[in-house]
Amino acid sequence: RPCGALTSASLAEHWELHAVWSRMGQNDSILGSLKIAPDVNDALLRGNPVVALESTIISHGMPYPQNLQTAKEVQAILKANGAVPATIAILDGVPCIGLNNEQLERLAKLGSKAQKTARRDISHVVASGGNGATTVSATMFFASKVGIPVFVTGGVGGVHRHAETTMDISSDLTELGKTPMAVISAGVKSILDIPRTLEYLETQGVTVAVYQSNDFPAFFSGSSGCKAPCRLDTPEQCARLIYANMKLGLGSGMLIAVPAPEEHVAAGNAIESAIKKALEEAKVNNVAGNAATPFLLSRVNELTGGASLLASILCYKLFFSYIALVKNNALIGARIAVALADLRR
Ligand code: PSU
Ligand code: MN
Repeated sequence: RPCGALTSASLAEHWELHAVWSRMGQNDSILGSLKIAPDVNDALLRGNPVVALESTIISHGMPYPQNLQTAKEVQAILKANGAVPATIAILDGVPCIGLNNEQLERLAKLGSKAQKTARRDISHVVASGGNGATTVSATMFFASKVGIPVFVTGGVGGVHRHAETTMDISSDLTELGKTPMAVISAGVKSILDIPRTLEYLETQGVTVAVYQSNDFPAFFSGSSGCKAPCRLDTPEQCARLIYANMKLGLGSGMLIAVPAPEEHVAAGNAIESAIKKALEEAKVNNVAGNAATPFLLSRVNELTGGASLLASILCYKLFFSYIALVKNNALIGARIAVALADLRR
């Protein structure tokens, strides 16, 4: 049952974001530039749990039709656990907050023909009427503008290895520094420099918490060898952290890392050598900039697949593990969003 249009005033009232919103100079004009799906709009107005989802994982993260199937399954997990999913993408130049099945299918079929859209790319994709799959940074930007405080993904970008010479540091990290939102991920992939990523997050003032572990996870492998800056054991504890951030008007983000379920750790350890090889290839072939992450991810997939039967089983397992991790994050993200909505009532 629709209950009127979202305005910044109604948002601020429902979400007690006065301090944050006024600091950001929030006004209604951005809402006029976005398309908010009816179910997302209603949930936001009623103070019901909403979880944002990125779309680069759909366009560039997996092939069709697995990407569409996974996107639908992740949405179904969120719904089954009491949260309204809001997948974010730019279609024909219009930023969409929440995609219906038709829009989701369109994006999944576009695949890498959709532009990978980080914060820096938003204006261009909108101005040119293009189709943009939003990365973590762009998704955070849009989600925060409509007052969605929880965002679920697979892995966030980070400081690349050898960043001391390339300066390749994902804008996901600076976005986390200036956007009050909790990003639930499986940590950071080991194609990246994890210790430097954590240092950079500290510099940016990002709260980094690990769910039910003392170690910061490296995506498939449960531990990166780095200690968790703080540990949270229940969805309620996570919700209280987010609530405190909002009440204080800190304006900075939170990264909640969820370690991979035990059964997926073995597959993770097996990809380390593929990662090293892919990194060398990227260097030899001068792959840099925003092409680096997609190149490394697809080469790791290829290198762990390919010739031998054993390897292709491993590749299949990896792919399966990847999807399983994203789903696991969705389950925990939904519980956190529900606990947060309860806290605010
Ligand atoms: N890490 C993954 N899978 C991904 C990405 C990162 O394990 O699909 C995507 C996310 O959308 C992330 C983006 O926001 O890549 C980071 O790209 P870059 O390194 O160019 O900032
Ligand atoms: Mn980069």
